Amino acid sequence: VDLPWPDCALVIVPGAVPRLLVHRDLSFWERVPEPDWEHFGDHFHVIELADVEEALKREIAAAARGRVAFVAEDRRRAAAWGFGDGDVNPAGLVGALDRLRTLKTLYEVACLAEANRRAARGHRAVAAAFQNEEAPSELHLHLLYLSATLQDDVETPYKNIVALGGNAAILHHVHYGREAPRVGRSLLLDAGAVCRGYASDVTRTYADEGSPGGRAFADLIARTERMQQALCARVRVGTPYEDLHDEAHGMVAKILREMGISSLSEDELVARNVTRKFFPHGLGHSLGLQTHDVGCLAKAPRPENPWLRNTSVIAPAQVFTIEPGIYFIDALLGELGASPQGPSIDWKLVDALRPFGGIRIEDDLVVLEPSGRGPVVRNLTREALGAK
Ligand SMILES: [Mn+2]
Repeated sequence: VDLPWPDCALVIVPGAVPRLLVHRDLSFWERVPEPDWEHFGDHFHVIELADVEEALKREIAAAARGRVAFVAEDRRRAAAWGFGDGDVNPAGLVGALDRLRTLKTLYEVACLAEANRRAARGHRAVAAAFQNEEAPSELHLHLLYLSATLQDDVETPYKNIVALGGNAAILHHVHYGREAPRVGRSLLLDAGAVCRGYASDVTRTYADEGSPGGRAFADLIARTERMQQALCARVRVGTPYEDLHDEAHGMVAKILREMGISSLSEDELVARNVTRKFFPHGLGHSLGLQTHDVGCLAKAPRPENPWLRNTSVIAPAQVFTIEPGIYFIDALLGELGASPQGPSIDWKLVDALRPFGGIRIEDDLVVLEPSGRGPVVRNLTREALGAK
């Protein structure tokens, strides 16, 4: 339900049509947007109330003889309504709801596909501006993205990451520069859109090949792009997602070696944690009503993968991102330089690439029912944005 009103309640009793208690805010200071009742109203018994609080008290009193669970963020109010601590967000129920949310219905997939089409308009507009305009600033590209996707800043599923040059090494760069950087003609754009509450999460990286150091960085982008596509093709029902994350480190090692960034073997690059200095974040996460959706992190990742947000076993109807990256992050390169692996690094090459910041390529995938033949995943991002 895409219902942007505060203080509403959904009352679910087994065997009955769910009742949606809503309160229309009559403040003269602001007006909340009217929900799309036509879209979901048929599925609920919608009851408009002047005082949801009083209605809830009656509901709770009526239900008090049975088993009751209260699912919400505000524990203080739950206590005020007489819920015991054990009735508020019970782990068994919330866990089951979270698990349900990892598997998307056809309706949800349609929303996620539309969210990708909306994001694609912004990505195309920003890519064209980066290629054709004279030194566009991050702020300019951010505003262009909002305009092209018809989204206000607060409506995007997450704050756009618009990073030129060295700023692409800041994984969540959201303080947009007003001027273009003088060196490092690269752009990392991580930006999505929303359709009926469902988010897309898309990242692309571009470079000006003609700029100093640009050719090597463009080569690195092309290799990261191929790695990302290879990882998408490795998705299999029944495979733990963390295995894909581990494979990504093997692929990063191959790139570091082939580019001549390190002279160590691929196995050493992974075993001695060199790849983790260049690819410090997780390979991806579940996607849905939340950009980092719930339910796919039921168990903790292994200690060497602290930022991985998906440790589920891949299953049909899951929707998740595949977003490998390679970055030149000063703090992590400093650690690498001080480590026994430091002398294996071609620092001249690293310093030439550093002004470009880093690379991330991110698509949103739906896992399909295995058929023995045909594709295993549907790539919502590539459908919308094109192959490259
Ligand atoms: Mn993401």
